[in-house]
Amino acid sequence: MKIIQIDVFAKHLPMVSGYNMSSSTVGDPDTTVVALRTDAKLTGWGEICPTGPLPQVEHAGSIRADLDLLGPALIGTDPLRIGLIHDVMAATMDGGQGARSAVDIACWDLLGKYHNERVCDLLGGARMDPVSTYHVVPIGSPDGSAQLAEQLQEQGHTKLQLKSGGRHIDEDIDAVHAVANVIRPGVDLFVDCNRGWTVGEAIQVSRACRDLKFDMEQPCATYAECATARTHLHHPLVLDESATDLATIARAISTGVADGFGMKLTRIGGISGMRAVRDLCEASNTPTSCDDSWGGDIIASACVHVGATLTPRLSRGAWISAPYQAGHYDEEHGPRIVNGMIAVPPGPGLGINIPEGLFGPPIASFS
Ligand code: 0XW
Ligand code: MG
Repeated sequence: MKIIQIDVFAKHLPMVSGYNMSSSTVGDPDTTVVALRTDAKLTGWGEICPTGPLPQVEHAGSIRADLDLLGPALIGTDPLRIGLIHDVMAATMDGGQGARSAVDIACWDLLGKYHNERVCDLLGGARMDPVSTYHVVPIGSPDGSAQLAEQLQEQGHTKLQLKSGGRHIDEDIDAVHAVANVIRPGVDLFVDCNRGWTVGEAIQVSRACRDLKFDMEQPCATYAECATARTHLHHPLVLDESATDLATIARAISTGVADGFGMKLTRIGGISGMRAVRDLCEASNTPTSCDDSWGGDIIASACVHVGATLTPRLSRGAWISAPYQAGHYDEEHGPRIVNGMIAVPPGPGLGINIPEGLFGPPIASFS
């Protein structure tokens, strides 16, 4: 099989409800979609959608610039030989992890379509279907956060992530107590600060909440700060933004810095990279989620397919942004949360059908 054309699309994803975190409030994210057109008349779809330029290094403009470099280099290559695709991309540019990840996802979509297999089955088969997920409780008042937490548990959610940071830690501490007090038996709570606290603040929050059960996710800005904080915490520490590559992840596990991970496929190399993290976490008995920053049915399906293959007891859930945005690319099979779980799309590859013309004219094409 050969890639004969690559189309790049841009699409704003209108929000239907609010979403914030310590670094920024999310507003109409701008997604980038990659279509790999082949001589077998199959198209592979990939996607990457940062929430904006603050919560991570890459943003829509940098991703599209990276694809301008990668696109021409990939024409004529075989997308089924995913290792070689990564070699070509690595020989083209040193950076561009997000764009490379989107291409990787599109290659896995093609691999599944070619073999008439779902991506999760190419990865060893689903251990869960439907797949567990977690729902975010945005930064808000203690009472409002507790009310939302109760509603979400009524809807069947068994994993909640309370956003925190960006305000005085006394407000965070009050919100954590209020939400923790309504968490039911069997429901997991994560407190995710998205790098918003200093080491001292993280320690103070942990001490003030020492009798409450939750994972503390990415409390501080850097790996080093999280490592320092970890030695004083009363809570398991989950790395997200600082888990930037497999070597760092392995070090965080072997040195006891990370008790778990909040992983984003497009930070780590797409489905190929998340597969490696999955296997490392399984071998080291380390929980991980299987997420991305934001995006539509393409990236959501990729997260759910890999998430389905996680060992259930080590799964922190596969997160998707569907609850916060209007509509699906594939209204029938686009991933959605029902009773706190997400069904794996049934078709080959990512299992979703993208109507031609859905994204309008491409913003770039290579052939
Ligand atoms: C909940 N997420 C996976 C989606 C948002 O991009 C933030 C992120 C996180 O856990 O940091
Ligand atoms: Mg996180």
